[in-house]
Amino acid sequence: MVQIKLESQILGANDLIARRNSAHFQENQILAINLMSSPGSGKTTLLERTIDALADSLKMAVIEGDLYTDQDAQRIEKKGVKVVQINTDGTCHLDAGMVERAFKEIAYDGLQLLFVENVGNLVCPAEFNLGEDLRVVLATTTEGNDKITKYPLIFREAQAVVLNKIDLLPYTDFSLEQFQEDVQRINPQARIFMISGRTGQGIDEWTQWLLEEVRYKISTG
Ligand SMILES: Nc1nc2c(ncn2[C@@H]2O[C@H](COP(=O)(O)OP(=O)(O)O)[C@@H](O)[C@H]2O)c(=O)[nH]1
Ligand SMILES: [Mg+2]
Repeated sequence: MVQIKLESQILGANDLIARRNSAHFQENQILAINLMSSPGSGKTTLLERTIDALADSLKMAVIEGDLYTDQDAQRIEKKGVKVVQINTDGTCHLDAGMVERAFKEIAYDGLQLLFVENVGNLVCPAEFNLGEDLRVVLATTTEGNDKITKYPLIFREAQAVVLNKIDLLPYTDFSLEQFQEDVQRINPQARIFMISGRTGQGIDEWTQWLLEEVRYKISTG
């Protein structure tokens, strides 16, 4: 009982900061995306591909959430994009306060697209609003079909679900039909992308959607 009270207080405080982040993104016409998945699904790889594809069209920045290391931030930095590392020191998700502090380190003048790579986890990140515009969740062909129904919250609240590693489809028992059916049942509004961060398949459609969302944000800002 005490624990439940404590949790609701923490979430209440988080939501206040998330609202502040959201207002800040709105004022500056920045589209903020919270990128979530289990560890190793290809979040950083997708960011690398996205930066390669959109570097000439958009000004982007990345906030990297990790338990202890800055390995992902180093990968993004190599792409020439501003990146800020948050180490959660063992905490299994980012919260709005962490993002607010990290965002202060970014020169947001002219920034159009901010990615937040959340800690690899399909449970905790879903509970914490960061003030983002869009939530994107990655699933992979190697994780099995059951993850959508086992972790419904994170998939229910996403605006887009990206199925990665489709290059490995022939080596798995993953069913694309089952995947589409499960996502549509849990979240009928979600956009579905099927991609390979390895071969680049499907990346065009994904980046086209990002461009449309950035334009939409600017037109409604
Ligand atoms: N075969 C294959 N491997 C991939 C793909 N995307 C990422 N990987 C590999 O999966 C591993 C984890 O990728 P990473 O981007 O670090 O995942 P993250 O932990 O979600 O950020 C790395 O070895 C990547 O090279 C893909 O589409 N196909
Ligand atoms: Mg990563």
